[in-house]
Amino acid sequence: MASSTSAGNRPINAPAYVKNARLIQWVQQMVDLCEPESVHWCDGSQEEYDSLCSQMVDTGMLIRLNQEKRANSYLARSDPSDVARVEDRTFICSKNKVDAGPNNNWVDPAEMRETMNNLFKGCMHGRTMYIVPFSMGPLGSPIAHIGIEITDSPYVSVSMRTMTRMGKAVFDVLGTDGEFVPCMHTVGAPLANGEKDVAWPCNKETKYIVHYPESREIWSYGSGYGGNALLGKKCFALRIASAMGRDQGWLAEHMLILGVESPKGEKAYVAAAFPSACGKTNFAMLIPPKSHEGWKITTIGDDIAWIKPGADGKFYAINPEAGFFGVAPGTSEKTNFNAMATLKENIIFTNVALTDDGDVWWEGMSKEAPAHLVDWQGKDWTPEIAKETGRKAAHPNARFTAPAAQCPSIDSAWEDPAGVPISAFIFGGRRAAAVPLVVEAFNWNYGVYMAATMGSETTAAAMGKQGETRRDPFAMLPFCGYHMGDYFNHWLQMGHVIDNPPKIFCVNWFRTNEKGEFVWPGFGDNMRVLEWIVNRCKGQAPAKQTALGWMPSYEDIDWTGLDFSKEQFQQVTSIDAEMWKKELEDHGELFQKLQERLPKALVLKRELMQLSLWR
Ligand code: SAT
Ligand code: MN
Repeated sequence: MASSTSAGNRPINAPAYVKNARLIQWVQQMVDLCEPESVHWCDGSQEEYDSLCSQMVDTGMLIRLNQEKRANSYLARSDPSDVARVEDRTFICSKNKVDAGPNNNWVDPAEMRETMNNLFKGCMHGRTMYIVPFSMGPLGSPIAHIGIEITDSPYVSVSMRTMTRMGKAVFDVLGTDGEFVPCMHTVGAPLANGEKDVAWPCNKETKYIVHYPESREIWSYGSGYGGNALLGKKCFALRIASAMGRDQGWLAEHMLILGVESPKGEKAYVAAAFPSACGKTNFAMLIPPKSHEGWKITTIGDDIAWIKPGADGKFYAINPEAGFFGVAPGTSEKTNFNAMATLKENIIFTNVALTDDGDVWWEGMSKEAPAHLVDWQGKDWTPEIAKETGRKAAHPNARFTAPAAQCPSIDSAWEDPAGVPISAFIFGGRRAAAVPLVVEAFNWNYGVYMAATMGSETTAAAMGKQGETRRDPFAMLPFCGYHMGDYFNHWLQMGHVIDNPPKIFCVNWFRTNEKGEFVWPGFGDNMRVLEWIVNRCKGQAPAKQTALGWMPSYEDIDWTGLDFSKEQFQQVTSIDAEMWKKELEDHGELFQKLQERLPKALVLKRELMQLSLWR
């Protein structure tokens, strides 16, 4: 069809209800550039979802799971070169290099546009181009924003239906001249005439995840996986939205949002930032231990929060997403009962193992592995093979894509267009030592300092070395779309635009003993820390002053039903002055890198910390 047309004005087949002139013009340009075989405008219907999934089953991209065990669910296996975010291939192309900051890779936008134009020329040969309209946040909410993703991946199209509000209704909101963020995506694997497709097309050699923060555009080339390809998530809702928030006076954060209801029926919402694969999803869906009957945790979101100041002097937060893209390994009925219940139907699994009866399995799902599996690369797997070779059945960054509405703990206000009021911000990392179980900042600026200097051991969520401590300010290092120093400054400012800013806390569930074992039980028992936190917000919990901030004494935590000794508490809360001298040196190194835009208030805080620790 399209191949018989010469370049320029290939048919775009826009439905009559698409009336946005800028959109139509952009799609025309992209069709002419990418030269797809055909164009499909997604309407977001169930029929469309089912039909795209069936097509992918036919081409081998998806495996249909056993309907009885996992209704309407599928398994995808990615190319081994395409299993996680590619941070070293991610670019923020602001006009001036300094605006991207040392926290981002930068290329001159004019140069990058040329590179992209060359790469995208003819990149969709032999493929269908999907036009995917989506809203981040409840459709039509004043806090929501619209994006249009153009992609040649049907896997991305169906995943976007789960992860965002995707479909025809978006065009009504968009009208003739509404604003949208153009999100351009290709797997970068054009097909020659008659060439048979592979199960997971991608470009093994070349990948680019490109953002133009000033014109609010995204161009992604060569990967079909997760945050590289589902462009509403990290690219839009964090990197582009963080730049929008800086300009417009709001916050786009790598945070879960949860509700805490006390036995008295008092409800508070907290937002918590942790780096990728540090248990955000588990924390967002926490089930209180038996000792805490009457307490209830509800989920608003597990990954991203958009937070705006309200007229009443409080921060209001929404979850811009509509689904969970969660880490599968380690998820079980014990560690996250609510997630397991969410995963019963309508799920796309990626890179987990397949059982002989057509269901899924991953490390940590059950104590004992099934006797035989097909692993994430399609190879036979048995516990014996694993013992011999160390091969995992599921990739450590294997994921599930699940509709949030299916989560048993979903909060009744999760789609409230006004958002929910935030009482506390919690920042956490994965740290074997130094950082205590919980500490409350003395004030807003101190809290910003703590969040700005937080570190975490790297995980499989990003390509590269694992287990090394890196500074990950606000858990935003890979996601902040501008200079991190400006970002700190924006946070300092935001604490003063509202009357009563939330309290700021730091937590660390991951301290280990001499044997390398976690001391803190974590999971449901994190409720004990959360209880102290929300009571602090109400001014109802005691604390002692330390060099780092306010901390609970052993007696200040409710230990009912948990065997956790004073010695163990000491192990997770001690402050080692020598270690903290080293920490402060590391903070100094980070500050050095950000120097040109680092707020003076943070330099001062570091000096105060030094004084109190050296004393
Ligand atoms: O960026 S992803 O969406 O692939 C997952 C993550 O790193 O949190
Ligand atoms: Mn994340």
